[in-house]
Amino acid sequence: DYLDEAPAAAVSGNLASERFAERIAAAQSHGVVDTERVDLLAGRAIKALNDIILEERVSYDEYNALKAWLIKVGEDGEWPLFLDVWLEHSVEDVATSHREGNKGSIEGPYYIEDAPEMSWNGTIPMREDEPGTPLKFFGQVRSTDGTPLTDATVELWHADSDGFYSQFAPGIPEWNLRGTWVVNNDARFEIHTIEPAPYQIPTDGACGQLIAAAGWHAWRPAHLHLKVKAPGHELLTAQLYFPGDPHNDDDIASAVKPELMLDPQPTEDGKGVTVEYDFVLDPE
Ligand code: MBD
Ligand code: FE
Repeated sequence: DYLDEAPAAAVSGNLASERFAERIAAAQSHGVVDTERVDLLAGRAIKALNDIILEERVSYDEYNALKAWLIKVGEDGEWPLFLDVWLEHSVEDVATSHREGNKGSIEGPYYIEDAPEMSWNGTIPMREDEPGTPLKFFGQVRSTDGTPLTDATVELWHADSDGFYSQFAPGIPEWNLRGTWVVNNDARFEIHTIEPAPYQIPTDGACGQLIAAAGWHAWRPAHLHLKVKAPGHELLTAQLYFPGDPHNDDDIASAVKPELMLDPQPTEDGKGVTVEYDFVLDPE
């Protein structure tokens, strides 16, 4: 079974594919086919690829390399990774460009619903010896008119210091570095966690093969993933980043925005960092 034997890419890839299929089945939003839209979008995508083949005079060797690679993407379960790294940022732009509140960012392939709930100032589930710099992350959730949203929740998930996400790599406790904070009656939250490390997407699968073959790099800057929810408001899916990360300017997933940059300050004892960041949600 791929949990024990496969390279890391196929483990995380196949788990991400399974989790995605489960969520889509639960949402039941894919039963309706809009024939005109499929005709337009599939037609344009196929034409764009044909144009490239003709303009760049693609050879049979190149065509067969593509065919083999596409098959491997499926075998490694890396369609979620491929799509979320190279396309989701544009979908996110389209979906949220009308917003007056916080800028969002892509969800990526490693979200799990229903992370454990904790009080407004709780500590994220983590191992006793979890490596990493302690991080206190606090703020308030408001509506665009400034009203504090006292029914809001803040979900946070992030990689450990080796760049692994719980439930997508073996040997990590189920909810490690995943949690849901219920804000207090001033709509404030105070999250205690550790700073995530810069993150490399799996290099030993199909996506890694493409990256190496093209001479690209596999890095994302260190990031926190968030979902902020409040009744009557649009769901905010976001990521937050740390200044000075060498990959803030060349994120492989093109998911960094200036509004998503944190301003962390060292704690008095010099052992941790603390950062304030408020969320503003758009009414539905
Ligand atoms: C990640 O951790 C991630 O956030 C994205 C967008 C893609 C791959 C891995
Ligand atoms: Fe991530």
